[in-house]
Amino acid sequence: MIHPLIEVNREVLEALQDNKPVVALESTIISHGMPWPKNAATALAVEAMIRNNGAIPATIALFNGKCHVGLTPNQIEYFGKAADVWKVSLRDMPYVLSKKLYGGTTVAATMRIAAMAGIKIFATGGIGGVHRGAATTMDISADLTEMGQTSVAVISAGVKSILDIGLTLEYLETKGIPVVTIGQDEFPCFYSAKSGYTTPLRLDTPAEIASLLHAKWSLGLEGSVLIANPVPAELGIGTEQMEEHIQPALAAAAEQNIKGKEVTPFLLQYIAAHTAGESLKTNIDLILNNAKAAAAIAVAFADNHP
Ligand code: PSU
Ligand code: MN
Repeated sequence: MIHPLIEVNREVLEALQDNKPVVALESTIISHGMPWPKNAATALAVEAMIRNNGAIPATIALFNGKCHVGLTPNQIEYFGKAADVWKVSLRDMPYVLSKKLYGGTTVAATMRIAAMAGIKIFATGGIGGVHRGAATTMDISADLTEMGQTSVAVISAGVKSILDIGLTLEYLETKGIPVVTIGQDEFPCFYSAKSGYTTPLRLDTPAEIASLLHAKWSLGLEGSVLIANPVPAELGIGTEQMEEHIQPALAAAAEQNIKGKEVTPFLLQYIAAHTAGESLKTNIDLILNNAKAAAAIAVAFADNHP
């Protein structure tokens, strides 16, 4: 019995009932992660990529007082275009639901809703993490605490270097979250397949990843697995080149006294605006790449159910 505040569309519900592969998708990436109209076009292309690779997409968002699992193309467009969409992490969910507002869900909120609907695999671009300077700001994304307790695997392109990657990896270890990189020994940092950090774990195939997920959850080890999918080398942007944009972005955020939930969208928008089309193109390509990997993992996960 799914919670009455969760509305799962028919296609996703039928897929879940038949134990078919389903991939959850977030909506903050649409409302606050990329500019219109590429945000909506990307969200629709991501859904198509998941279908073409044998799974059913379930984009998650809040409206009309419900958590919706599975959106129509028109609804996805609304989240891309409208200015009145909230960025909803866990702490914002009760307010946005009870006020019947529009909410784009972050990784944390999407994971929780996916888990309540029975979805185990979730694809995104990059997760939130421990921000640079967190020792004094205490800015640690609720994505990480949620990953510590909710059993949904997250496929991302690693962790964006706007964050402190080393501290984020430490925090993931503290929370007991396996961090697996697909096909290489180095942990990727979103725009680049290289970060300078060795990945805690490496697996090369969807079947191996599915097997790790079954092993973890069948033991009762609740919580996420972070599956880092490196951006293909020909699409990546070098870490030094990105750092040249991250430094002024961080300085502008400090100058304008940007705090709390505004920090991540501010940095993402600043960097997108100052790298012209290049970072946005890479961003879109790597999300599609993650959607493809997530579909393959969802297929393997449904296939090898012990
Ligand atoms: N990182 C990205 N792109 C994004 C986000 C993070 O590279 O779109 C979004 C995701 O929705 C993530 C959220 O869950 O930002 C994290 O926000 P915060 O740092 O405020 O927890
Ligand atoms: Mn934060």
